[in-house]
Amino acid sequence: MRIAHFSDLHFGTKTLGEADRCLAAAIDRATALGAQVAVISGDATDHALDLHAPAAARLLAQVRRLADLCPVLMLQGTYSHEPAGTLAVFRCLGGRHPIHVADRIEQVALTGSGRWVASPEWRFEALPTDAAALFSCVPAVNKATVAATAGAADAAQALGEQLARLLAGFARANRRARGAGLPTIGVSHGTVFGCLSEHGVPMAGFDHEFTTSTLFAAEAQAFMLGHIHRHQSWTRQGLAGRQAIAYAGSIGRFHFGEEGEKGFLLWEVSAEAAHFVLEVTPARRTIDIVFEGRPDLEVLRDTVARLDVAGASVRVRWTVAEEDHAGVDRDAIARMLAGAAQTKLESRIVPVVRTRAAGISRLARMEDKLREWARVSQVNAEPLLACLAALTQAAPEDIAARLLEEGGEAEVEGAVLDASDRSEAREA
Ligand SMILES: [Mn+2]
Repeated sequence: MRIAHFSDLHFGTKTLGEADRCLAAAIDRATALGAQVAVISGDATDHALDLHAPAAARLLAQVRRLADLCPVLMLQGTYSHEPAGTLAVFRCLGGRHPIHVADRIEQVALTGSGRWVASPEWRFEALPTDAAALFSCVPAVNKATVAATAGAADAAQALGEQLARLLAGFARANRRARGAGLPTIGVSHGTVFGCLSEHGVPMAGFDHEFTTSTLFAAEAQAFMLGHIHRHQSWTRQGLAGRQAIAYAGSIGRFHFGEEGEKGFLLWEVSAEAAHFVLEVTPARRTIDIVFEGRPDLEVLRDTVARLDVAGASVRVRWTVAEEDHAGVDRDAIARMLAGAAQTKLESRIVPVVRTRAAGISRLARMEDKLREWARVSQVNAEPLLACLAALTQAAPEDIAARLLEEGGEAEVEGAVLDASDRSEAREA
């Protein structure tokens, strides 16, 4: 059975262009390759969508195209992206083939005549007689529900344990289906312990849903996953034949810094084996240019020429001290990136760090406070004390006149310097 596996479509207000272009290309390709079934393994939307949002209309139109091609299985993804109830509308969408929405733990059989039949309980005790393939569905787990039942402290561990039991519980029905020559497929949305995020970070926390062992224990030939936006896979040759687990990855590149190709998976699943190929989508190119300090426009010009930013999404990031923030010429940077499809300028400002002078508030006289501050900050107090004396005793006009007379700014500067500029203060 040839199954097109799409995931993490993330249709939303800001992501619409990328999501729609990539999914459209993916459906064209799946059509050309003769997909017999389509699986969408969660996060069809990026956030709650109003019915009048253009993203809602485009997503419905694309899924309808899929349903005209072949039977479609849609799985509930992360609740913050795809609020509970989002997928209900797809049950009414229609098409030449039926759409099944899996928003509860269940098994679903695809019949020889292309209909979806869901198990009355969480699994089939007896397979439908005309079943042609068996799908075991585990939608995203609402961790709050687990916490409410198991207690917040034990929720993370309870989640993994319960899912492991659940997945093992699918094995019997999958064995029976395999015995009848049917392809068996698991579909879920969550994190596999030790997988790599789209930013190349290993996911090795304690609150991850699965391990590869617990997924393989379901004894499905193919396990189609969503949630992690980077395509990756695991295979195992065992008693259940050649088993494969794979994240399709997101359909497009929705964030800067995402590594690897984007696309969908075209699976070939039989009773004995599962294989897939990543079919690449025309996801946008993203380029990150990072400066430690104020952006050097010469360096930026060279980089832009070298990286070919035309048509790409470019992010320029820099880190500057608070006092240098105003000196960054954002317009000049934007002009250099005029050929890019999208630009994002991100400035990170390092706040001025001040040393705390303990007990300073208990000193009654301003001179003593200043002396104490100067001691803690390792600053020569004398010029500052002179300034303070001038401020308290002289008229503003006289101070200004004297400064102009001296023709120097040193004392004025000394008075506003902070601990990070000690050396200059000492000179002052
Ligand atoms: Mn996602």
